[in-house]
Amino acid sequence: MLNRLPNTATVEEVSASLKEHGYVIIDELASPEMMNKIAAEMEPHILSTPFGEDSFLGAHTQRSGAMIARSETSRELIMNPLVIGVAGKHLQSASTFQLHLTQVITVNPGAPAQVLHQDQLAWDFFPFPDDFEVQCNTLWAMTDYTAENGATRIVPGSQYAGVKQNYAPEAGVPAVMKKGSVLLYTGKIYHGAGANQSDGVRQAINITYAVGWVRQEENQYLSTPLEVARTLPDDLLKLMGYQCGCFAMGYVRDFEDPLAYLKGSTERRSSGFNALSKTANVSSVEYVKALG
Ligand SMILES: O=C(O)CCC(=O)C(=O)O
Ligand SMILES: [Fe+2]
Repeated sequence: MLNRLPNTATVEEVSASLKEHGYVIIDELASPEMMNKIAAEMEPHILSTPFGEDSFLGAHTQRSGAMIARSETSRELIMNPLVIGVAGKHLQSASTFQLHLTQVITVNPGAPAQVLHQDQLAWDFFPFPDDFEVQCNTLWAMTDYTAENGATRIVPGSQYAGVKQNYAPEAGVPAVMKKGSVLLYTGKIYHGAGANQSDGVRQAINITYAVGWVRQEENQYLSTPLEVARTLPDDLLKLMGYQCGCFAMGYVRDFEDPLAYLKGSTERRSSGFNALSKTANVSSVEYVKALG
């Protein structure tokens, strides 16, 4: 039995559970209608998405990204208050956190199981310390998740196993859950898509968040055209990376603030652009002082 909480759980409860287990399922956090809406908005893009190019990405699996540009409804899911609250707590050792990637993962019938892995391997297998959380991830079930249709598999207790462990496929336990439920998991827990032995697709919305000073897996600046970005709310833009990821990380030209720059102003980096940040708006003097 995997670790799970009801959709009435608080940010504190979910955060404590994620910290303890390295993953937690929240049952039916989003409505099936919302999942259907996102599915409909993404459908034309999913239909034209190629299959993966290697066994990790999956020869029967499609990954359709750029969700902010392609699906208006996904923007609400990305900003889900419970998830944003948990991501903020989980990544609190950094000054800011940011969106890392958005994609619908369609596991088609006949897909074999994906290798069990840690998502933080994306940063060149850097061995992040056990007590440093670089990433907070979600997989929202866009279809029901069953053991037969390729529900993501979790290796309970694997979060401190370190990099490049080879778990046997049987070590993975399927995260069976209903459409609209979400699997939250850290960058450290070993997991992978299950084999799809059913005759229907298994679809999930993978939205991940990372500390503000790493490179994002999905390039948010190029995935959302600037004319679309200029219509988005500031909180979402800051999450996409239109704010400094910490002192001086991501400024434009003469230390201008990226959000102000996007909107045609030349405001400086240090002027109030960090709703999701604890320290990115401190002045350089304060920042250097904080370094001791
Ligand atoms: O599709 C899934 O169930 C998991 C996919 C995954 O873990 C990944 O692509 O990193
Ligand atoms: Fe993964």
